[in-house]
Amino acid sequence: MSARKAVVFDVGGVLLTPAVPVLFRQYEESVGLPRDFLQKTILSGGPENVFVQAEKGQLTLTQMVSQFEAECHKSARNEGFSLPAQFSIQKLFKQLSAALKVNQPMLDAAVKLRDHGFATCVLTNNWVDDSAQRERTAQILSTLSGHFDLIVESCRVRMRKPEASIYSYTLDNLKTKPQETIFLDDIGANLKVARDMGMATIRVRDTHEALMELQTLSGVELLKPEDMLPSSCHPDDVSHGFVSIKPGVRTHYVEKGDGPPVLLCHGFPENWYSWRYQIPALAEAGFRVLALDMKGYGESTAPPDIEEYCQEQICKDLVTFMDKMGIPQVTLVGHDWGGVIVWNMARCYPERVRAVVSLNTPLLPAKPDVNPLEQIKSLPIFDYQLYFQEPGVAEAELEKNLERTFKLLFIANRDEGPNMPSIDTSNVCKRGGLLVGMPENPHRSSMLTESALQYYVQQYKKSGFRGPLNWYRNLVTNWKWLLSRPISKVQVPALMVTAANDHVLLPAFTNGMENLIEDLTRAQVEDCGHWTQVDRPAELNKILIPWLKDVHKKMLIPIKPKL
Ligand code: CPU
Repeated sequence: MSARKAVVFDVGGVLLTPAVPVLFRQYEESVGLPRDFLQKTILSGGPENVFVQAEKGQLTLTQMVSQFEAECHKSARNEGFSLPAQFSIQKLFKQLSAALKVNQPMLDAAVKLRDHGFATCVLTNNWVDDSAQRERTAQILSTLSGHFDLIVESCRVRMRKPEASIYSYTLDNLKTKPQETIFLDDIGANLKVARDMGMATIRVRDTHEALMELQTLSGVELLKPEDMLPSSCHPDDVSHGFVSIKPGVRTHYVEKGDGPPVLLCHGFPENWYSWRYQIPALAEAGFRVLALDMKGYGESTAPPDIEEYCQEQICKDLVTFMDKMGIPQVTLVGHDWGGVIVWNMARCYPERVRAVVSLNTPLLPAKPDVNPLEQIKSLPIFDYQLYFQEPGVAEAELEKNLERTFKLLFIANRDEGPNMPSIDTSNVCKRGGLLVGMPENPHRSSMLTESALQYYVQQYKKSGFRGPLNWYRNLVTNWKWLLSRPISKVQVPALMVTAANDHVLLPAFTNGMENLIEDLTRAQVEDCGHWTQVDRPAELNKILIPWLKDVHKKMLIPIKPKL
């Protein structure tokens, strides 16, 4: 067990690549300046040079740039040459801003360390950015801030590395001792002070080597990309909103990011938190993510009446939600019952839908001659849906011991074994309950952390299972409604993601969907059970993000009406 409790990361050259001196060199070469001209000019300004002043928050970036430009001219004159015509420090900083990219393996390691209980921190010598590139800076800082416990920018605290005071300030705020701290930087002078104070230090030159050292010092396995989880979001660290749909009915949602709106609709029996691994990733990919608590769930209202949960009403509520949010069109991503909604929205409100993604849920043709209850009776794996029909029965069983219910339901196929039997969805009526015959004290699945489990338990204490189960009690009403609608091929772009091992929503159910959808893309997540978003989050995000980016690339630039 490692004695280390905190890890402090520098930004330039550590969490961002490439390192700034590398970019300075490239610039010198590109405009034909002597090697290290820029570095020497900075140092000729002495201990209070313009970079130091900016990093201590005494100058803004634009002030520093113009002063440094003047110093470069002076320095060249002293050396007996004049600067090339295209020389511009402003351009250098513009190039710098465009070239800097997040060092993803390093950020992934930081996220993993935090997941393993380490306090994580960014400690950067940075300036107040008032330049034309400040939006890029804001994006980077905003991305980082979501993944670390603490961000220390020198310009805000008016101290800079390698002054010992900024290290003490950081450790105090992290509530950690030097001996418990690992410090990563690419500059030797910054590392020396940390080392002298007693921290373990890593000089970052090569990411892979640095991660090997970090792995040894932390005792956390950092170099296995296959078991890297995308970053999650904590309920307290995201923005929550409420929209009143009608008197006494409100929708709760979580929102993150900026860009085209993407609405996430969960299934049964879940809540917005089922999207925890998609919310940060989609926001970082440039979307405005809105993850709903669907009607009856979590902090949304759960009216008692069955009719409140028919698809016609749920779709109308969704349109009201969009109207009140001022969102003309959305891309919908739905899983399970959320998938039913996205197909119905694409069919019945195509104007309001930019594109749809369904996870696991097939689009089925409307069959006027087949009553859905009869259809379910002919499919043994859907027997639980018959058990769900009688109000109060499944509620009593599923609400009896919420922790047991969620432990038994939320399991991944890879966990299945004698200690973790999977629920049999057939013969439920005969067994007299969905959970009958299952262990009283089941194990918790590897895909569900204790705190995630407790969040579901706590969220279901408010309204229980009545609202969620009412979704199943409108099968005939939904069928009649759909048959009353004009039926055409779905015209909005659609992505159908199947989960290879979902025992309820079988991939085979999606056969023939090509005949119902003009523009259908397919993907399958292998080794994945019913709970796709949390079972294989990295694989799912890899499917969702490129497709969503592609669909939105084709989006027309809105024509501004002339006033
Ligand atoms: C089965 C039994 C109890 C709890 C959870 C599950 N989803 C997993 C599947 C739950 C579900 O029934 N979805 C419906 C959505 C509409 C089409 C049919 C399946």
